[in-house]
Amino acid sequence: NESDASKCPFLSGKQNTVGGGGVKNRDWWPNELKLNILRQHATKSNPLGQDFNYAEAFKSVDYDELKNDLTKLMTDSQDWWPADYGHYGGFMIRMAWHSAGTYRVGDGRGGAGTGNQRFAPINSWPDNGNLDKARLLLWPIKKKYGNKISWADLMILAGNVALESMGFPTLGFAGGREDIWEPEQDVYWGSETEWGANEDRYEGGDLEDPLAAVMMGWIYVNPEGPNGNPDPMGSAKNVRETFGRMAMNDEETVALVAGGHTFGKAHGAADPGKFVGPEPHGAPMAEMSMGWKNTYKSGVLDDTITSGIEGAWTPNPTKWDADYFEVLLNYDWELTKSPAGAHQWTPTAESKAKMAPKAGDPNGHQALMMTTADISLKVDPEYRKISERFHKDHKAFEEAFAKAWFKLTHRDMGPKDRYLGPEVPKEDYLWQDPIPKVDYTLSDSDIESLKKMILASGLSISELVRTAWASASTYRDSDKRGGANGARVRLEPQRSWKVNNPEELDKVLNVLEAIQKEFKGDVSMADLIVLAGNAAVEEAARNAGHNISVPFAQGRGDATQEQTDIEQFNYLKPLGDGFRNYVNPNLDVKAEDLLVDKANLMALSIPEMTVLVGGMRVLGANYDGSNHGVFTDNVGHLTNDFFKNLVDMTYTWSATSEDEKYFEGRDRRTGEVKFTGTRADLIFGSNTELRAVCEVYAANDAEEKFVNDFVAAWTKVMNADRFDLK
Ligand code: HEB
Repeated sequence: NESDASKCPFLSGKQNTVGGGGVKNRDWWPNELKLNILRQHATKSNPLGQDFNYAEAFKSVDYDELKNDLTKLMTDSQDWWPADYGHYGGFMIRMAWHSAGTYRVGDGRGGAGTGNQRFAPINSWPDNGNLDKARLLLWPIKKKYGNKISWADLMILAGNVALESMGFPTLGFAGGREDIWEPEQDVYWGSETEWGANEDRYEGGDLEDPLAAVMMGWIYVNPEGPNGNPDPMGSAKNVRETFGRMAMNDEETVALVAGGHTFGKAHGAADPGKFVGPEPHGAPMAEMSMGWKNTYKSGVLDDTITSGIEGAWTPNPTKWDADYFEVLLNYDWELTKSPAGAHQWTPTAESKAKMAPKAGDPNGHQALMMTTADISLKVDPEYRKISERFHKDHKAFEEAFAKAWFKLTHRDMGPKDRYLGPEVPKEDYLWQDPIPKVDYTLSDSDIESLKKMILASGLSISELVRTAWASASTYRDSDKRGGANGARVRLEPQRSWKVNNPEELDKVLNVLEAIQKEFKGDVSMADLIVLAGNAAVEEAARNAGHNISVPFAQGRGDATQEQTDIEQFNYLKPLGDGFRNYVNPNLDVKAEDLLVDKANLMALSIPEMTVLVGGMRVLGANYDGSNHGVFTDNVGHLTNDFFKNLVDMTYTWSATSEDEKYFEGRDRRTGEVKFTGTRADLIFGSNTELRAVCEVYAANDAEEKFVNDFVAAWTKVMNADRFDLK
């Protein structure tokens, strides 16, 4: 009854008392360790369940019918969001480009691989204005094919079909992007709290790493110019820097921008401040996930407001042709303002320029337009050379755009082994980090005799473990690059990274190469390096009284230096590797934050990270051979000593440096220093969640569980890049 109800706190009208409201740990302690990034994408969020296999589902899709349906969609204009010029092509290309365009080389995060454009913040970024409608237009197709095509794949395929339907020959398409079901928590998009702000990322002049956009809520640059200033040379600088962070060189950049802007139009019919409502994530419920409600006249076609810039780049915005460079280079352009008040460029009267049709009226006419970023392709000397070459040689432009588009949309998928579908281009590209296939099979006795040779070689357990780890741990799940396959740890730049202890690495590789020669049969260095690590782990387990065998999946190939893009591989260099107790000394980031970030990039869970650190420490795997965190008297024995000693009240800890980077643990009674450690060690005792996991492994009955869990996590790391097995 009513009076009971009024006493119930859940019905008291204080909305914050339900649904997880109230002040949270992160509010009280803003600096708490962000372990949340190691438990994202929980099976509890995924409606498809654990057994769902997207690759299998994709293989069953009727690909031709799907592409036919997409082609029909392009010209099937819907009343609720009619197509400009009767063709959704430009719109769909922009959606695909913005899906892929969040990728950045620095940490491999962002990109088209997850379908994250469906979720906040990305669905609500100002730069993604009205792309909510593009995805909603695709819904009937998504509905028809269900789980056989992910949103992530569908968005890119729609971009491809859009291009093809307007006459552009793409290189092809690979499926295999699996959707996520919740927003990502691990991606750093910047520190500013307002859309369009950039004061934090330009503190000190250069764009902050690993960001690849000049301001909060944008994919790349401000189309009007740096901070809205219509300065084409300044814009060129921005474009070069941001596209560079997406692994694009000048030629690829010019090809992409010009190729993309051959199609479609910009939308700025009127002042957004007066007519445009809140973004999707902030919009009223009845908008049903849509945002940017536009109350200007019809709100669509020629009344649309998106970027605020108004007009088409070319006279035939639904056709692949050579007009972009034709008009950019042949006309003179003057600075004007759109009806929405945005800076843009219009052909001068003397240029006697052609016109574009009106979006909603094929017989209407509208002046052509360039953004400041487009003008930069004409004004920047390097860009101009490329623009002129492409203007003279349309075929070269077409090929360059096709290659750059394929790279743009597939770069974050990792090795070709992950590509699915009938349209995978045959050619290999350097950016795919190619690895030759091997065709040998090691028998069990081959493997045993190799392990014997390795253990008799005089190399220590620590050296073998460090080397295998150095090889495998470059894997990053964000863009599926790196890993032990290819044995690029033998090559530049990896063999010279400080974290890999180059001198020791050289020595180990020389010994392993001698074993490779001596062995009667074929074995790749990539396999041998991993096998050596496995043999060392088995030996360490035997030392501790456990007879175990570490699973070994052979079949890795050896890449050559020519197959290795040094600049692009340098982006895999870890800022820190807490597993080997390494932190880049030039960085002002806490070791424990770097450890968690690295664990996230390696797709490790909290228990996996914990058991690996505990195991690596007793194996003596610190990059420099230091004793930090080596809480054992028996280095090279795979015991749970790290955990036992970490939580043991026999020891009392104090910082030995003012910046609290190093610590020592003294025997409480004698005052004697027993152990030393870094932040990447002590965090396991100080953080209560990590401590809870450590307690499991420190228990008297946990030694066997520790060994098994360590071996499982180790094996996961060694095989992280083996998409050929999955
Ligand atoms: Fe872009 C659109 C900007 C790049 C493709 N773009 C657009 C716009 C703008 C821009 C502003 C308009 C939007 C609206 O709607 O309003 N972009 C830009 C920039 C850049 C770019 C700044 C850098 C430089 N794009 C790009 C690329 C691509 C593109 C790379 C591809 C490849 N876009 C595009 C398209 C469009 C655009 C297609 C159209 C859309 C429609 O139609 O809707």
